[in-house]
Formats: sequence, C-alpha cells, structure tokens
Amino acid sequence: MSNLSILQDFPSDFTFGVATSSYQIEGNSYGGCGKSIWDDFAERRLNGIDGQKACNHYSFFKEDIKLIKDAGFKAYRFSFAWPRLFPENDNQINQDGVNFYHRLLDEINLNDLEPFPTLYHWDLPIRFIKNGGWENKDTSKRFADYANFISKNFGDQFKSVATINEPWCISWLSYYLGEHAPGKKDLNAAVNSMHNILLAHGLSVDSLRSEHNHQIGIILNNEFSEPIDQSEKNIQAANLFDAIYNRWFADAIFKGKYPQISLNLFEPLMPQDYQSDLKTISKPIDWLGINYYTRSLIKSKISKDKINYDCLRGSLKKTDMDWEFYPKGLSYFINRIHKEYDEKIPIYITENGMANNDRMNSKGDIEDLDRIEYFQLHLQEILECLKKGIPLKGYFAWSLLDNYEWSYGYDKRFGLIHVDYENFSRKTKLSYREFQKYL
Ligand code: GCO
Repeated sequence: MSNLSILQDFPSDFTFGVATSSYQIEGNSYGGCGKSIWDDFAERRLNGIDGQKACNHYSFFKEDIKLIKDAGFKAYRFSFAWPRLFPENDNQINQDGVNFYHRLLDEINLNDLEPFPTLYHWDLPIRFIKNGGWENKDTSKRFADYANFISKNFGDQFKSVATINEPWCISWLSYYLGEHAPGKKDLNAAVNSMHNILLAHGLSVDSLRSEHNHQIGIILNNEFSEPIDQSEKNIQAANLFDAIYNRWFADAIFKGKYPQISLNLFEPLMPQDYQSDLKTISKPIDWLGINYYTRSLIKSKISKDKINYDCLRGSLKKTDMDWEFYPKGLSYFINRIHKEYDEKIPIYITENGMANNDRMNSKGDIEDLDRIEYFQLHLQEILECLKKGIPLKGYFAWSLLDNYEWSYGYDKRFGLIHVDYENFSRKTKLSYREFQKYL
C-alpha cells in the first residue's frame, strides 16, 4: 500500500510546503475585493460558477494556517489578489485588502512557516479587459507598479517571492485555446500575451528589487510531450508543442531569446520591439518554480494557422482530470533545467498533486490512496535528482484545500483537506495525515 515514508529520506534543509491561490480559495465577495477577469469569464462561460465564496479563506485563514502548521509543513505558497488590493483603479487602495494580507503574513510568520507569495495567479482586475488584458503591454507596466506596491507594503514580511504563476496558462490557454479567462481564440492575441506576461515578470524583478533584497523567482508549468510514435512528423509535432508550452518561457528567461521553431511561426505577430524586451525578461532571478502534473501524447495534424499538433491522453493510470500519472516527466524537466538552462539555479517544485474522485467512507473519512501514490511516485523522482546533486530546494503539494478548479468549478478536488462548500468546514484526508505522520 502506498505511503509517504519517503519523506523521511529527504535532507533536513529541504522545504516541504503546500500551495494555494487567491481566487481559488479566498472568496472575493468578502472584504471589498474587486472583480477579476475570472468573474467575467465565469458569468459568460461557466454558468456563473465563480470564486465569490470559494473556501472563504478570507474568514478562515487562521484555521487554514494552523492546519498547515499541524501537518508539519515548513512553508506556505499563496498569492496576492490584485483586485483585492486595487478593486476599482490603480491608485485607490482597499485598506481591508491591505489589512487582510498583513494579518495573513503575520499569522504565517508567527507559526514559523516561510511565506512564498506569488504576485499573480490569474485574477487580473476586470478593468484591464477593455484595454486588451495581457494583449496590451501597458498591463505589464501596471503589473510592475503593483509589484512595487507589494514590496513596499509587505516586503518586510516575506523574503521569497514569485512574480507570475504559469505564463503558458495565462497566455496560450487563455488567448489561443480559449479555455481560461478571458477565453479568446486568437493566435495574434496569444502571441502578444505570451510576450507581455514575460515582460511583466521582467519589469517586476526590477520594481521588487528597488524596495527589498528579495529572493525572486517565476513559476513555470511544464508538460512532458511525447510523440505518439517515432515517425518524423509526430516527432516534429511534439517538438513544436514543447517549444510553445515549455521552452518559450524557459528560453526567454534563461537565454534571452525565443526558441526558433515557435518564433518562425510567431515572429510576424510579435510586438516590434520584442528583442529589446528580452533583455528585461532575462534579468537574473534567484530561483525557479516548476509546476508539474502530467504528459501529453502528441500527434501531428494540419492546421490553418500551422499549429500542427493535437494533444492526446494515453492509457496510463489517470487522475480525475483525466491526466495520466507520469512521474518521469518531473525528473526530466528538473534535469533539463539543470543541464540546459542554469546548473546553479535553485529549483522548487511549486505545484504537484492530483484531483481525485474522493469518496467519504462509512466513518466519514476520505482515504485518498491514489493521491498518496501520486505524491509518493513524484517524490521518488525528486529524491533521485537530489542524489545527483541538483540544487532542489523544496516541494509544495497542490493543494492545501479542495478549491475552485477554474473552468471545472468545484467538481475537481485537489486538496489534502476536504472542504464542505455549504458551511466551509474543513476535514483532513488520509493524504494530509500521511504528510503529518512523516514530516
Ligand atoms: C496551476 C494552477 C492551479 C490549478 C492546478 C490544477 O497553477 O496550474 O495554479 O491553480 O488548480 O494546477 O489544475
């Protein structure tokens, strides 16, 4: 039977934590938070299933921090909600929002947990929509100001900070595939947002450093791409997928350039001065976060816009998202960053976990054995990488709580802790107690 005894094999300076994000847990109907592009998207596309209440972490944050502490975790990754701090415009501060994050950070620090805030986990204030959101470079500049505000006001309460969570999701998934807010399907919009989100990162590195000596990182989601067979056309298709999904962002940050195979397609659509922006985008950072969940099988197809691939799922064991268990992909990316990008960069696994079709047993308990297995298999890969001497610093399980899983609403449960969305009660699952047992 799966268990997490592997946790005992990790060095004592390796950090274990849990991760969440603002829109997914806080509840933006509380405390004067403004609307984000996700409220608009939920209304238009998800039958109004939104994050208005979510887990009401806004009211229950002390209880949640205590749960993190009681499990034995040492760090907590959360995100600031831009619309909570600036609900109406870029100059008018919501004091309740400021107080909330002060109290949250105090609580984290009082419990001897290390805060790992992320500045942007997708809840762009709704007012940016009319200017084109991330299609518009001005949003990147506004983001740098917002980053500066956070450092100025909260910077003595945390050391590590991540600028952006998952630029691929913010751009390609949201502006080309149309599956996330704002739900566009437009290659031009996607390419511009793929650049502007990176520029937002680069500009904010400077605006953060101008206030505090932070440890600054960015968080990239990586998905392993495997051609469905070894035919030349499917290998090429998998390479293109990899260049758009993974390498686009890593190349820009670590090498100051974009991968040629995707650039060949995108260059005519890029903003004119993109090359000079790449200098800003590739400013040195202090650590890299990798979010990893699964692989895709890639099959070539002919498409008008030359995005010539389809993504398929294989026949390995799957999570409730229909994502295959593919732990080898995690060590693949850790090795790749280490060997091909920067052998010194400290790496954190900032998200990893699974949605499970959790069922309560007759005792009212959730024995989420598949989730325990998922964690165990991925932790094994990390341990192998550590043994090779790769500077891996920590691991954050996704997620502390069941929460708002974006376009899937509340159906998919990723938490170590079950949430009853009627009364917000929290109940630990077996996976939580496995971490607790071995941490
Ligand atoms: C992510 C997301 C999370 C998701 C998780 C599962 O950063 O991809 O941060 O918000 O809930 O990945 O899909």
